[in-house]
Amino acid sequence: MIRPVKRVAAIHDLSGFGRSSLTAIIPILSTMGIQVCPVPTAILSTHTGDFEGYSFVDLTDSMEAYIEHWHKLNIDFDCIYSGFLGSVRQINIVSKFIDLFYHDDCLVVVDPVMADNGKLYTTMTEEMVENMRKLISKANIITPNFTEAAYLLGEEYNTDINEDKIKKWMIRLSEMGPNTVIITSVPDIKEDKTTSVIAYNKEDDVFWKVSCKYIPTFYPGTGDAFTSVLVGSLLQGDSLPIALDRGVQFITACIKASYGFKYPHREGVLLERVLDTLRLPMTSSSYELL
Ligand code: PXL
Repeated sequence: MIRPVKRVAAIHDLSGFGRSSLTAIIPILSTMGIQVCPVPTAILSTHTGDFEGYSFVDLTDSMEAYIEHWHKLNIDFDCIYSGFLGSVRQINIVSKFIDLFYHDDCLVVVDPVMADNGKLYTTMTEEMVENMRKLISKANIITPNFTEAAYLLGEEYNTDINEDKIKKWMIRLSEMGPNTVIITSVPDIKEDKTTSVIAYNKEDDVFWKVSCKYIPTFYPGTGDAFTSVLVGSLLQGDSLPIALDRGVQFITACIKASYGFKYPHREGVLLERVLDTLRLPMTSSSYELL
């Protein structure tokens, strides 16, 4: 049966305040006409970036029965998309989920959410990084930010980077399993005050780059929003460079919609003001071959 709407299993936490993980992923993919089936990994009162004293309910114990029910129902997915995970056991459950539900037309996207700006998130451990390295071997696409790429490779975080070095990193990451490696928030590689998203497709041996002017600001949750637009765009049938471009354009629009207000960054970007743009056709693009 051809489904009228594509379906994604989204394995992420639900953080009630701060527009990250499921509270960003569900509205973005729904706006793009994709059905989101969440597998909640944990419930937090807020995300862990720049909030203290948040409540955290780990849902690991309920995940296996939840997944088993879906398996019995024979639900199949066009995409499995995982993000923030709360423990080593959870990483292993996601790995099992992929084994159970994978089929030839299923896109497996692992966003190895672990760190940013050179630092691991407070709930992450070295053992989880080690297990994340195993999980990415099962993905078709991974979307680490620059810090996470360094952690996955066991490299030092250093923003002094050049084209040759980032290309070598991407090839090494693809050798760990995924066919497509996308690194976000890559610092300036040409001294032109840009920040870039760079992608490497192993099968075609091609690098793509989408740059945007560096905006000196940081909002949590933009990684989740970027990967969600990328997933939605690929499921709509776009090419990889167009999907990258749409992701970057959306995040840029979100940041611009938020930056002009005196708005606490930890509350995330003003998604609600920009969501509608996801329904518009692409009228310009700026991707390039690297
Ligand atoms: O946006 C990534 C993310 C997801 N989930 C939780 C987080 C973060 C980043 O801080 O804390 C709980």
